[in-house]
Amino acid sequence: MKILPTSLFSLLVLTGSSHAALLLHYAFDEGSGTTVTDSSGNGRDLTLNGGSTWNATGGAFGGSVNLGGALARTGGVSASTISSLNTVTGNQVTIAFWANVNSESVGSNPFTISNSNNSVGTRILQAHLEWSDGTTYFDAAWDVSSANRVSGDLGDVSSDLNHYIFTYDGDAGQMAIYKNNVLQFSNNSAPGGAINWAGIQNFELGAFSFNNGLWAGEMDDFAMWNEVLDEQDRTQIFNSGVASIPEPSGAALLGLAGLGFILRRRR
Ligand SMILES: [Ca+2]
Repeated sequence: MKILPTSLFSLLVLTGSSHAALLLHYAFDEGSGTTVTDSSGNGRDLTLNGGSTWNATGGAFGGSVNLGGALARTGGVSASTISSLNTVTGNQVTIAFWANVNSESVGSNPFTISNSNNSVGTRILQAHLEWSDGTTYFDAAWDVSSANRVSGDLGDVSSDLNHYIFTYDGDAGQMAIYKNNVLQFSNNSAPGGAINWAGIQNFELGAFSFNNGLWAGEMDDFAMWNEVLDEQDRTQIFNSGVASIPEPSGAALLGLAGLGFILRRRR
């Protein structure tokens, strides 16, 4: 039992770092008002714009939101800036959400994160679900290279709420799109490169204000991490929601509880 202190320290370190950093999470359970609360605790609230409405129930988990793309530049959810995102670091990202697109092939953006709202070339993280050719595109670090893209036809995206996960690893040059927890498309030879967190000036859900890439549909449980989530976390999100993933402090406590169980068993 003399090794206990070292083991305990190692366990705390391991469990404390075993989960990615949740940057923001929108559960869309508000049901009224115009504030979209960031459930991650990071204070990155958004504003619900005209043309969008709440669903008090019927989302993937609790309520959801209908992002109305009919009103040019006013639909969707946005923040002119989320300045706190400018301090994020890391060359990886995971973006996950549930969506039911109102109509196929309308060339619109479920999310757009850019370093300007006045040029198509300044996108940092964005997707088309779907573009007018029926293809879904995910672009990351587009301001580094327009070849940082993964794409493909996801089939019918307008008949039901489906779960989507987009991942980018700028160090490994790997990108992926998952639908309902199944890998659909990957790009393992992307140029990669750093995500320009410091340059983020524009954050929109359901819109890309520059090109009126308005997205009409139902969305729920939107979240973003600055790491590529592993299979265990992806499965947890898909089955039980973003809120079900333990934060590092919770994981450490679970680790302590587990250690206690092991020690009892050894006695
Ligand atoms: Ca919800």
